[in-house]
Amino acid sequence: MIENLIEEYKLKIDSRLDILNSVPGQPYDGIIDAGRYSLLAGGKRIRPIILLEFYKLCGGSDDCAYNFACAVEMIHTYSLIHDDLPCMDNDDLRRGKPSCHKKYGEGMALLAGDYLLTEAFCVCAKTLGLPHDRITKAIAYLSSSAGGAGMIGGQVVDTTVNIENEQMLLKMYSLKTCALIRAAAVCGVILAGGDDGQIECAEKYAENLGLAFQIVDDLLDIGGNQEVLGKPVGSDEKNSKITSVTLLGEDRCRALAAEYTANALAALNGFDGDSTVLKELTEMLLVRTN
Ligand code: GRG
Repeated sequence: MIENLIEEYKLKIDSRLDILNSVPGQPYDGIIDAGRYSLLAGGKRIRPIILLEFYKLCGGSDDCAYNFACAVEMIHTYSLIHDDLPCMDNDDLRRGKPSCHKKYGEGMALLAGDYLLTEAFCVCAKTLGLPHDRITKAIAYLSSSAGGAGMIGGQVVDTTVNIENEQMLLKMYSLKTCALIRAAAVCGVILAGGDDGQIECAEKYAENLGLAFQIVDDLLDIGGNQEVLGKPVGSDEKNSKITSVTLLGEDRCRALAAEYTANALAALNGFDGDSTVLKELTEMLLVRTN
């Protein structure tokens, strides 16, 4: 059952995240507490799972990709902490708990995000058991995906550009949401020693999954249940955000999410190995409620 497998993954990822971040007895412990608070608050962990599954799909058969899986989750968590800040979305709830700045204050939340982002690359660099050229190539891919030409760039477009049409919206989503998911998939391939063709298929998969994922996220923001979601419903409306729902309407959004999901599934056919888990995860994300 895919649900059981995901639970097993989550437990293993959470225990690795716990080990990677504990440095007790230091005067800067406060920042570690704040980072751990958000990092270990739950979350679906889909980015690390995707990374580990692509690693397996391309022949990786050991635990060597876990540092990168944790790093991707640390970068993702930093983006959520900063996204919730008063200067961004000003949201009070995340992963079913008060958001980081509500619990620790704005300054500490800003630093907790910075801490997780910076530490993530240290964790990547400490990967053992894999060739150095794969590690540096994966670090380069991950850092540029998280940066100005990736997730941060997407956030800049989201907060400063007047989105007028579907093409502009999808470009912004491709940067803001797809870039980190793409990095997860591609780092899995790179770390396993996959070739350029496999990297291309992973990119195609993640781009389509990311678009479907963000559109479903927009739909949940208007029709989801806050208790189940663990974050506020109606946040986009509160912030007068242009989203797929406001721009295209619910029906078109549902059709697009299904279409991108189908494209993602098709991209997995480019791999010779067993992609059953990724296929089931992809289908599950289309009908998710959180
Ligand atoms: C530097 C102040 C400052 C802000 C930057 C980088 C950034 C803020 C925001 C990134 C953009 C972002 C948060 C995109 C949203 C993508 C998305 C749908 C996130 C939700 O991911 P899930 O559903 O969350 O996987 P869980 O909690 O399950 O991990």
